[in-house]
Amino acid sequence: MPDLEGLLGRYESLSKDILKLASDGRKVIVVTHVDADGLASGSAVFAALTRAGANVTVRCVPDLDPKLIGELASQRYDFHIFTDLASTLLAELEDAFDGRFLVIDHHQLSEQDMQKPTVVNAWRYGYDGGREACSASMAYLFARAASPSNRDLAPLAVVGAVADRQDAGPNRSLTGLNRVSLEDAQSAGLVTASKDLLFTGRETRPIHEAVALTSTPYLPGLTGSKDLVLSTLHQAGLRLKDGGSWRTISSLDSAEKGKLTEVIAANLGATGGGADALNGLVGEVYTLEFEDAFTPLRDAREFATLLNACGRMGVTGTGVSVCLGERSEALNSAMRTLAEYRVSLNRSIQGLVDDPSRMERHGTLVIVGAGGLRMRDEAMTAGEKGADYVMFGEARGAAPPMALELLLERVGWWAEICETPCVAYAASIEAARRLAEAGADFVAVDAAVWDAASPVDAARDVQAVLAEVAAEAS
Ligand SMILES: [Mn+2]
Repeated sequence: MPDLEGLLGRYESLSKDILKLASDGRKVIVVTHVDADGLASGSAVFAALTRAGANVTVRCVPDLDPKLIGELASQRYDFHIFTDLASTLLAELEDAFDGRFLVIDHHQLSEQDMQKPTVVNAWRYGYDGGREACSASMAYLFARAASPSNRDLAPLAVVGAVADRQDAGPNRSLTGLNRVSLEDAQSAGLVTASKDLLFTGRETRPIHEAVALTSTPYLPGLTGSKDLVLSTLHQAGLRLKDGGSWRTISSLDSAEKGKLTEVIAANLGATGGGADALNGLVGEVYTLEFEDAFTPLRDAREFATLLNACGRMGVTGTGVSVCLGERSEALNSAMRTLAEYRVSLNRSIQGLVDDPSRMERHGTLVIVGAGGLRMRDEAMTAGEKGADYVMFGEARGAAPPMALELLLERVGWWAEICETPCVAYAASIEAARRLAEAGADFVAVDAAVWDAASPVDAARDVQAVLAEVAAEAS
């Protein structure tokens, strides 16, 4: 059962202590994750403390590791607040800061760690931190406890929630603690929730682009086919331009939206499997009412995309500024960053597609793999049952993840006795190197690339490391 009262009570007393530090002129640092939920949550805590007159700094990092903890310790802040950083290093934090820290988070922890006085975790209060409580919601409610005037930060919680893909309720709605934040934002008139068409870029993209860019849900035959969508919509007689400029999904009236849906339905019908996609196109849209129309800040999902680009391109300061309400210069810079991010993503994908040595085409071959294997006999069984590959380790499987040493042992053993290719999950680039050396045929990299400050550079690094190992082996 969710225990909202328990969480708010906890924040009530914690925020008093922290505001006292602020009024005493102590130096406080907020350390947060570089992704959109991280930027939104770090900004909410930062704003709450700044407004209370604190001497506060915010820093955005891809991960919390012992090196960073050592560096922070040497900078001698009086108090440290960590948001959206999976806090498995509580012992290290305790050693470094001796109780002068607070972890506000939604990543699942051990029962024991969650009870610690330095931790406020969504799971402890009965919320599913993966679906119902993003870090920005956790941070927003802390800010609200510090002062009711911080209610204007509620839209940040909505942005963080959709950024972390927690719009997992019926019709892509927010639930649980995120709903609490949303209701605050609604009652303050800052956000409206409406049932509407969920195309990507609904405030900023030409209609045909918005349709072609939409991949959740995947629209068979339409996703990725900008020109085809354009000619289809044009033939259907939908008015796509207003004077000289393209219209957006958000500018369509309800009759036009109905028409658009019909045209899409007809085209999905032709390719089959369209009914589900069509249902997935309608859901809760969150509009930030005080933002200008046709900017990426007006729609919460587009706001999230903008922040993610800032995080991934390493301009986290810009992301924080936008969260804190700076517009003209910060917003322009964020929008430029988003454009650059799209270009660099396209270039990396094109690079893969254009270089035949990097990709094998197998026609319509379907590869079946068996993943999440921990025990030797599970792997043997998967191999015997005809899996095309086995995978050791897992990106988001059972907690705690498989230790690297154990993973290395399994991979080495498999490479020696079995023919079936083996994929190993590498949590870092260094792990990728060691797993390749141990005999993994493939490494799977997820967070090591996507959570890096620059995924493009990280992908390049992984490739270089693997080439090195291959050269050494031959
Ligand atoms: Mn998060």
